[in-house]
Amino acid sequence: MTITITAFKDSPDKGRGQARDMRVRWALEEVGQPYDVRLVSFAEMKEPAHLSLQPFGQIPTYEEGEVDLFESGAIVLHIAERYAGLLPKVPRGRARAIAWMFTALNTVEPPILELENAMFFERDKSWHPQRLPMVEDRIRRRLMTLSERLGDADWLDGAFSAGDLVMVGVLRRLKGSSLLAEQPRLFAYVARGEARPAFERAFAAQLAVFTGKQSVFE
Ligand code: GTB
Repeated sequence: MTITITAFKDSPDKGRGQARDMRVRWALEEVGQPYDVRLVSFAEMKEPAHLSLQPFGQIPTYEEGEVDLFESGAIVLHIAERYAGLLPKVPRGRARAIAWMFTALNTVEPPILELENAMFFERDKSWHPQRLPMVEDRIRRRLMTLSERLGDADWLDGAFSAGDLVMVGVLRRLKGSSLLAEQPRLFAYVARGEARPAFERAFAAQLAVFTGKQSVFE
């Protein structure tokens, strides 16, 4: 069955692998499933054909036979459940890997999104200088706890899992900020994820979309 995902035709991140199709590509590479990519423009994302797949007019989406999905976390979970390689077989390990996926999306990513909103949309507000350190501190607290929990382990709960894939994907959003570098264990954790051959293949594939093109935002 052919798997088709959607990604930005003109990614504003210029191929740095920050758009959420990267998590889906990485998961598919980890489980060894080939996939097609339908590139969509910002205008196409808001048209009925795409809205029927993604109600909010966003990427990524996932189609495979009768299954069509949106939300990168749900897509990664579907891939991990359908194909071997991203979830432990034992019930406890499996449940905990899924818990780490939710932790990444529900506990770690929200303050990081707040920071992105503060930097992109609130810089001209009079209260921005007061708000920014508060937002950064919220991230710092999350990262400290996560770093303590990871300790000297390579991955969060035993072998590499979908939980690590989503967590590394979330932490990569901090790549341009000193907040990640402040936590050497997490910095190394992200580097370990990025060194996986499946990550490298996924990154190269999304970069190839951008290569030779100029971003629409440039
Ligand atoms: N919760 C959804 C999911 O996880 O799938 C969120 C999906 C989402 O935010 N999609 C974004 C999108 O389609 C792309 S990934 N935006 C277009 C729109 O809303 O109209 C977010 C993203 C975009 C750009 C960068 N960047 O340039 O660095 C990074 C992340």
